[in-house]
Amino acid sequence: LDNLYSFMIRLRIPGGVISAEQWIATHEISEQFGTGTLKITTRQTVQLHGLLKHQIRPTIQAFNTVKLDSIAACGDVNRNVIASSHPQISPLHKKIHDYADKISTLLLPKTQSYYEVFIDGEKIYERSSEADPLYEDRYLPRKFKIAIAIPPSNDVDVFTNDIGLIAIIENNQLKGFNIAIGGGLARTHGNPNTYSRLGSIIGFTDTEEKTLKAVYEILTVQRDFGNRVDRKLSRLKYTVDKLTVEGYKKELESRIGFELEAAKPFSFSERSDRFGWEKNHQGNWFYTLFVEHGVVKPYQKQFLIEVAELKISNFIFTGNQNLILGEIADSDKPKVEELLKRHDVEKQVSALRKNSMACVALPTCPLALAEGQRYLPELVTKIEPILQKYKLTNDEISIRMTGCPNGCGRPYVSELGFVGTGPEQYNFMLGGDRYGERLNKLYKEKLTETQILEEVDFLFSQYVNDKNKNETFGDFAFRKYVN
Ligand code: SRM
Ligand code: SF4
Repeated sequence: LDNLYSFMIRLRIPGGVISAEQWIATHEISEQFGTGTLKITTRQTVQLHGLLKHQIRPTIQAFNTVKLDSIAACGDVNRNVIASSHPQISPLHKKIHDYADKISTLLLPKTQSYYEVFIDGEKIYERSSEADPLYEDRYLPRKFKIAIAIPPSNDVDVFTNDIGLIAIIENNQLKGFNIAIGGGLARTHGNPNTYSRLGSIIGFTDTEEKTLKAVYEILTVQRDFGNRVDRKLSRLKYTVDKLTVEGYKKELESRIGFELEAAKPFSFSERSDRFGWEKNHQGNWFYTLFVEHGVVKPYQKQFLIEVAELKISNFIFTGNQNLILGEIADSDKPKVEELLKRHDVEKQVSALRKNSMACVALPTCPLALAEGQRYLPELVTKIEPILQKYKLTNDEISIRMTGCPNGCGRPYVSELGFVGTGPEQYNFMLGGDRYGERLNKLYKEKLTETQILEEVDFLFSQYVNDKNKNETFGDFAFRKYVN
């Protein structure tokens, strides 16, 4: 007998937007194959777990019928391109969002093997005709990630990506993008050569052609100069530090044939999702649903399928693991409101919980050293009374947890970060800012739950007594404890 292998499938959804029909298909596929759980990830897509080997082809084929695929959702290629989710942020949202799709398509591997293997089994091309000028015969040294932020929102944690594009909008016009390179979070316990790094801004491009060219060639520099010997040191961040930021930029400019302009000013003043109802400039409605750590609960799944069946909205995944029902006409809003009531969807949730994020970790992630999404809800429940004690219940403090130092829940850019070191033990990371522009630092190592709660109590008591006017918890903790 063969082993009973089970798999996870992750979709490629640039910008995280799917139609009602695609949601219905995703819902049905998740009921038919795998564990039935839909998990929204930190990169605006969904994962299905527990697919048995014989279910993989039918699953991928079913997704294919609604034009959803899993190409380049994993591997040493450019991954799902993410973009700020909330369409009400700017009238230019759609225009900017479209870049996610364009960049994703531009950087797709050219091989058709996915279709050969999973869709119809027919060999479509001879190998020799699959020339791939970007990945050539060797792909990239490592995975590659791109995010597009639309200020004032940094809901994509733009500086944690290999490439971060920051949309520059002046007088309601898209002027172009600031380009940041070399962001990445993963570390390895006990390997001091590994580190988290925020992207460095190297310049600005004003046209679509120049932006796409620059993005493309940033990948070719990494392809040619990245470390192919040690996978722990092969992400772009290490290549940028090896070549220096200026050195990388010089090499890039020699490939694109023009000089990047000086970066333009911008500022971030939010990173959370905008929960509940909001309207965009065209008068369409958006409802943001809190989905704790992206794990869609059965009552939410039922609510969402009923909304989808009405075919009056699209579905937008956020980089904070939540879901927006989008583009709802004024006249259709009451239908969604009725379903929200019927399924008792709207719950009282503390600000800390709304700003919490956790990775999958146990039981499915093979790299997990400790719990993530199964445990953080419980820890937050234990922190909530402490928040109440110090009257901080409405404070939008961010808390993030991962089961290992790879950083899938981006704990290194949170105000309270917990990184698993072993069963029921976490490194406590402190001093990140509220909008993802400063990494936190190690505050205390290998804490148990009791120790975490004691520390949190101590830190909150200090915060309410000693903070400066309008100082966020993260800035306070940075100033007092980890600077
Ligand atoms: Fe991740 C590997 C889950 C976002 C850094 N990540 C994994 C794997 C596939 C474990 C594995 O290699 O066997 C996890 C699957 C667990 C499971 O059972 O489902 C996994 N990563 C996730 C997700 C689902 C976490 C979540 O709960 O949302 C996120 C999926 C994103 C997506 O849709 O593509 C996820 N992973 C991230 C992020 C955050 C981000 O990209 O914004 C990071 C940190 C940023 C970065 O890349 O630096 C991240 N994942 C990693 C790493 C470390 C990469 C490195 O540079 O060394 C690994 C391990 C690896 O690649 O070897 C990893
Ligand atoms: Fe797994 Fe570690 Fe990523 Fe969590 S951070 S999903 S434990 S690889």
